[in-house]
Amino acid sequence: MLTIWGRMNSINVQKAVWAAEDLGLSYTRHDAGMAFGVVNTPEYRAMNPNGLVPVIDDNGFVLWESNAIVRYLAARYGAGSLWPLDPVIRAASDKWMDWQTTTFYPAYHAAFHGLVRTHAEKRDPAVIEASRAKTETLLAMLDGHLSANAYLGGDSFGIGDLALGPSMHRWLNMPVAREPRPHVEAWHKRIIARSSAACFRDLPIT
Ligand SMILES: N[C@@H](CCC(=O)N[C@@H](CS)C(=O)NCC(=O)O)C(=O)O
Repeated sequence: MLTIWGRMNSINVQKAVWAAEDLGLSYTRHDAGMAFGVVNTPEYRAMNPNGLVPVIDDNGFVLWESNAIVRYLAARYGAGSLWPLDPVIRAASDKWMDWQTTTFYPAYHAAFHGLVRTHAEKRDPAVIEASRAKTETLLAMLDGHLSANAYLGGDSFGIGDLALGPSMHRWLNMPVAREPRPHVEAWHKRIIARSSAACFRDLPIT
């Protein structure tokens, strides 16, 4: 039995839930984090001492860190498909997971936080603009990559798409000035059309 803790407006929770959906797993999800609380209870801290979402419990195996969760679920339940057995094919997609966490998220987060989670009178336009401009630089590079690849890792949907997809869905649906990125937009449409993406694609960006 797979249990997932985390609120669905978190991109990191969306990764874990999307992975479970894409793999066809049955699972139970409990809201946790921000307004839902839960993350400061002793029971939750025993599972994740960081007090962050998501966390999973898969038949007694407790795991935190969204990318580790996606890798674990893919390796355990998607060997040969979502988890390609060829290390080269797998790494081609896997590297985008780290890029999402270490590069893309730090770039766009201030714009998201300022424009979506901060009252207008408290926003810092300079911080938002710096974040927007940095994100556009990254998107130009990504657009080039996707001009020659249907998916991040090449020809097939993979763990990289699963990890970056929720962030890109957020970016493309939040109220920010965006430059046209035809290949990124086509890729986003492609991945969001998967039936498994129904778990987050129509949720408000909050
Ligand atoms: N590196 C961690 C980051 C986890 C994280 O920062 N989660 C945020 C939501 S995206 C969180 O728990 N925020 C506090 C809260 O929701 O109460 C991961 O990828 O799982």
